[in-house]
Amino acid sequence: MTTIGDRDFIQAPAELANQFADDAVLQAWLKGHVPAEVLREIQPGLEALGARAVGEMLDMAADAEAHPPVLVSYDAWGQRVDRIQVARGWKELHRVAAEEGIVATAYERRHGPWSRLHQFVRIYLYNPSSAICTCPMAMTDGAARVLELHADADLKQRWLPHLLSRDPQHFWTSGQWMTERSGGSDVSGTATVALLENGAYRLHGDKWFTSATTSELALTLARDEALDADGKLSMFGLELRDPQGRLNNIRVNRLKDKLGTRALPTAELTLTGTPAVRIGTPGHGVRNIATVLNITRAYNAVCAVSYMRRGLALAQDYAGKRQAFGKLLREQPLHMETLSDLHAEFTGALHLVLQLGVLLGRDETGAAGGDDRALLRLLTPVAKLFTAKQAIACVSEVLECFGGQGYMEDTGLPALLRDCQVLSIWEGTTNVLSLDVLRVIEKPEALEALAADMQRQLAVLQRPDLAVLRVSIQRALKEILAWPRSAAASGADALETGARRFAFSIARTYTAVLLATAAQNRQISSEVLQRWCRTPLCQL
Ligand code: MFK
Repeated sequence: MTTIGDRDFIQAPAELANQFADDAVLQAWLKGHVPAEVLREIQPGLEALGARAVGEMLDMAADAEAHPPVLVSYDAWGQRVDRIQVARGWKELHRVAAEEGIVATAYERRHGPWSRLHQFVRIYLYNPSSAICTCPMAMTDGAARVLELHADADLKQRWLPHLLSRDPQHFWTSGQWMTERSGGSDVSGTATVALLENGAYRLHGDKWFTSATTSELALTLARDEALDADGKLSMFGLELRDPQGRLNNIRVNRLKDKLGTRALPTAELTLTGTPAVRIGTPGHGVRNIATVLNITRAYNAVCAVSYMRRGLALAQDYAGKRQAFGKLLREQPLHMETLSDLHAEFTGALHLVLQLGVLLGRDETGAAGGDDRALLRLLTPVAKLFTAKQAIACVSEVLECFGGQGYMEDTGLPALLRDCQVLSIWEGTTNVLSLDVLRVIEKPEALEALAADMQRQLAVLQRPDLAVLRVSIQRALKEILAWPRSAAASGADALETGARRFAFSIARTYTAVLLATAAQNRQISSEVLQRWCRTPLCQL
C-alpha cells in the first residue's frame, strides 16, 4: 500500500486465513470439550475445509452470486419446460457439500454422540463461503432425520442413501415446502390437497415459497382427504422429476426476487397431481414436519454464528491494514473497543450453538437423558431466534468497520448483510419462535432441565474473580424461573407480550453460564465474559 496523499493510493483488501486454524475460540472450545482421540481424527479434515473455504469455494460463491438462477419457462419450440438454470458456481458448491459430507457426517455417526458436533463445525466452516448453499443442505438434513424416524423400510432404502451420499453424482437434496399464500408462520390455512387415486396420493395446490427448487426431493404438508371430510394435515414426500428428468406434474410459476440469498432458487409452484408418499402419523403433519424445523433451526443458528465469525475475521484483518488519522485502525482504542464487543458477542453465540450440537448429538445417538432432551427442545428455538438477531447486528457493524468500502457491492460485504437478514425470518420469525418457547415451557421439564444444567455449572465456578458474575447469573436464572407464573397471573396477554424478552433472557443467561465455565477453565479470557455480562442478562 502506498502512503496517504499519494495519487496512486490503493487500499489493501481484508484477507482470510485458514478458517479453522485461525479460529482461536473454536480451537479452545474443541480442546476443552471433545475427547482427544475424536479431535485427532476430525482435525485434519476440518483444517482442509478451512483452507477450501478461503480458496476455491470463494470463487464458486462469487460465480453463484454473479449469476442468479433463471427460470426458462418454454423451450425454443413453445414446449413448457419450467427449467431453473443455476450458476456453475452453485453446482460446484453442491459438489463440495457432498464431498465434505456436510449432511452425511451427522448420519455416519463415526464419532457417536460427537458426530453432530463435528458436522456443526463443518457447516460453520462451509456456510459463509457457500452463497448459502447451506439452505438445501439444511432441508436435506431435516428430510434425512424425518426418514430415519418416520419412514418405512422401502422409502428409507430408496431415498436415504441419496441424501447421505458423499458422491456428488449420487447425492440428492430435499426441499421443504410449508408456505402457502395463507401464511408461512401459520400453516393451518394450508390448502394443498392430497387425493387418493388408485391407492396412491397425488397433490394439488399452490406453494408460495419453495427454497432450493432444484432439489430432487421435497417434504410438504397437504390436507389428507383419506382421513376425513376436512382433510387434516399430513406430511408427504415427493420426487420432483420422473426418470426422464421431467417435472412430476409441477409448474414453476416464477422465481422470487429477494433482498438476499440471491444465488438460491426460490420459486412459486403449482402442484397439478404430483405423486407423493405419506410419511409419519396421518393427520399430524405439523408435528411430523417439526422434526425438519428443529434441524433447520439448528442450522440457522450455526450459520448465524458463521457469518459473525466471517465478518469479524475480515474486520480484524482490515484493522491491521487500514490507516486513518495517522494510525492503523487496530491502534485506535474506540475501534478496538467495538471489535472487542463484537468478539464477545460472537464468542457467546459460538458457545451456545456448539452446546446445541452436543445436545443434538446425544439425542440422536441415544446418549441423551430426559434432561438433555428437554434442554435441547428449549434451546433450539432460543438459539435460532437469538443468534439470527446477533448476526444481523454484528455484520451490520462489520460493514461500518470498513467505512464506505463496507457499503460497496464488489467487496462482498453487502451480500453478507443481506444473507444474514433472512436468518430471523425463515424457519420461524423471532416472534413465532418466542411463542414456540412458551409452547415448550408448558411442560415443566424444560425449565427444570435449564435450571439443573445451570446450577451444575454454577456449582463448579470457584474462581474468586468470577464470584460477582456468578451471583448475577444466579439472580437472572431466578427471575427467569419465576416469570411464567407471575406473567400468567398478571393478565391474559402478559405471557405472550413478554415471550420475546423471556426468550432473549434465557439466551443471554444460559450463554453467560457457558462462558463463565469457559473462563473458569481458561478457554476464554474473563474479559470476554465481563463484556458479555455488560448487557443485562435478564430483560424481563
Ligand atoms: C441456513 C439454514 C436454514 C436454511 C433453511 C431455510 C429454508 C427456508 C424454507 C422455509 O422457510 S420453510 C418454512 C418454515 N416455516 C416455519 O418455520 C413455520 C413457522 N411456524 C411455526 O413454527 C408455528 O409455530 C407452527 C407452524 C408449528 C404452528 O402450527 P400449529 O399447528 O398451530 O401448532 P400446534 O398446534 O401448536 O402444534 C402442532 C404439533 O406440533 C404439537 O404437537 P402435538 O400434536 O403432539 O400436540 C406441537 O407440540 C408440535 N410442534 C410444533 N412445533 C414444534 C413441535 N414439536 C417439536 N418441535 C417444534 N418446533
